[in-house]
Amino acid sequence: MPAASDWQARSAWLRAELDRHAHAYYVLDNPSIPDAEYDALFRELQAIEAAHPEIISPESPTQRVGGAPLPQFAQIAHDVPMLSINNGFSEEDIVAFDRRAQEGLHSESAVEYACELKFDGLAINLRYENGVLTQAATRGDGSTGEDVTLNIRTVRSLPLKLHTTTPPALIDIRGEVLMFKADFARLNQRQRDAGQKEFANPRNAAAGSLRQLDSRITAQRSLRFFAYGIGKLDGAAMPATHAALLDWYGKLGIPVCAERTVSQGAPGLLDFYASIAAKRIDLPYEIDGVVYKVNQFDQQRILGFVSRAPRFALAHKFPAEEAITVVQDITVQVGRTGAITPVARLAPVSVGGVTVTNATLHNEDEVRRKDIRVGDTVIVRRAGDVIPEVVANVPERRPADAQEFLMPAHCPVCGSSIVRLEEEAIARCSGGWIKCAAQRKGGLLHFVSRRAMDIEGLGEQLVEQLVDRHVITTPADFYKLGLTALSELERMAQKSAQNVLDALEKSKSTTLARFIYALGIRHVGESTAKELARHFGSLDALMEANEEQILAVNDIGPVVAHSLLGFLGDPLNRELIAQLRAAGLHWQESEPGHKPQAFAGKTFVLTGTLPKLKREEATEMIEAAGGKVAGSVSKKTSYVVAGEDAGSKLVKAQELGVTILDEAGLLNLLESQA
Ligand code: 5U1
Repeated sequence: MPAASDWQARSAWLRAELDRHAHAYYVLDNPSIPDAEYDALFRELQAIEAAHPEIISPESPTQRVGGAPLPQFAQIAHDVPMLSINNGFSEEDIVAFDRRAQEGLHSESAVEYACELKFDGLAINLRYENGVLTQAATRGDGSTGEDVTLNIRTVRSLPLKLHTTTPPALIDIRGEVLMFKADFARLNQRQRDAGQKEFANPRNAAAGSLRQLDSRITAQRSLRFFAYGIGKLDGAAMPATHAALLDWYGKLGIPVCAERTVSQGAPGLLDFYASIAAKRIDLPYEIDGVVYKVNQFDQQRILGFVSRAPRFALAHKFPAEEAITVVQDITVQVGRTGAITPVARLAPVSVGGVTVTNATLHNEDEVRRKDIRVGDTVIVRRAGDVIPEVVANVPERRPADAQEFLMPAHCPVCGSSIVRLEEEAIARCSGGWIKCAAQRKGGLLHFVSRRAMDIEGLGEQLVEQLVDRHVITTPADFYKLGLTALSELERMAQKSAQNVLDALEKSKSTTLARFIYALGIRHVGESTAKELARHFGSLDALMEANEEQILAVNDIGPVVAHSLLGFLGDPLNRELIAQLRAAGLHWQESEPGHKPQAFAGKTFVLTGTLPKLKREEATEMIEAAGGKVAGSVSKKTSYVVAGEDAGSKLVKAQELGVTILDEAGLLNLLESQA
């Protein structure tokens, strides 16, 4: 490491270090130094460059912060046109695409394809000359795009200089600019906090951020890039296949997505589609399908193009997840904590293959902010198994008699008044769960839910009937149920009734954390319940704790402490807890603050489907032994537990040399360490 006094050598070293760390952070997803250290190196380089401005060059990491606003974007003609891609939606479309490719190539054997993701972002062309990023342009109409070089320079995952000593004289790298889901959520939170309009989806947010005349704004938005194509190339040999091109990009420091493969024929394509569809919801970015390309470039050339799209490529799109429909009514729903949620009742519409008739509007302020009225035409979105939501109205289709939503003064279920505390976004029914059947049903459903007492067979319809027939008022009543009472319910055969009783019996042996969570105390989610169980070790210790002792628990602040003390101080709740214990609910208690040691300090990542254990069960076992379960693999991961259809996490574990276990291996490890 050069000494600080040798500022020339030191600045060159700092630039290389900063580039290396940014690549580790943004591209490899494996940070190599803490943020504070990165910032210190950055500031040191800024200081040297301020003292010696003659050394500032465009590829310095300090030159990513954006510059003065442009009056307008310059137009850039693409040397090689940026084409579009044909879409397929059904299995037949894919089989037909493969057949056309095989016939076009006069091939006897199955065609080899590179399979990748169809990112929901914006296509872009990046030009590197002699290894240095010199220009970035949007796709535009395919022939001419807009010059967004200043904005693209702020994208930290993109190298300003390629990672090679022998760069091509010129290369046009093509790919997609996008915004990750988490960055999108953070951006919209910031927009809300600043009273500004939110973006409807990550794609709009990415587009709005990239097409900013003021690149200082782009610099504050987290944009990402994945490469998937090439335009002009001078001064280097073209790889033989698309897969090899992407591998080469990876070596040059250009981000390429790990979710890609090479497969043969239509069956291989459909397998890839199915595997990506299954993990789509867990991906950190949005995709709207997958893309298949004939892998060999010489075969791509033979197949050529039809109008503006290549014959060698096809986007296999997922069913649309947004649709347009009409709001027929806005009613309210009462949750287990009394929260009143406005719900749009919609003219039935198919969104991503599922018919949607209701969509949440979250709360009163949200209805006002989005200005949704009865009669409006709206865009509805469904993301995976999340409740559908109304994204926005279509102003030009608003009828003259569209009706504004008014929050009712009384609970539609129990008639108690609806109140909204000044500091809260949510209005609540003041009836409490004794008076309000909706709150009672919600609380009971929470109690039996999978992550709480996990009582299989006690679903919404059963709980509804049990509450409506006054068979059940509190969770303790579940354990008084007999075969006769259950068999009398609608759609309940004797066998199913017995299954429910067996599930109730099984649920009596539980964990303290699950029990605390099942009580449905406001602000006490699963992880808080785990912290409380670990900290206090026994329910009695928790029930006797005062505010100071509760505030000493990891991650618990005054709001949670207040809610917990309020709940535990209520004689009705103490009576409920006593009844549940008398019914036989039990768990292993431990010393306060006891942390089981077997897996202490060890981080596990679960991937794929395990043969016997559900994901939550495996997580619970690992956590009960003091281990942590993380969502992504890094060098710090101790073990990856892989089941069937394990995907990129398994590949990454292999690359990083992380120990890989199957289910039996995990159980053996637990046993050997117990
Ligand atoms: N992954 C990927 N997305 N995408 C979009 N590859 C890809 N290729 C495209 C487009 C429009 O077009 C080329 C096939 C020309």
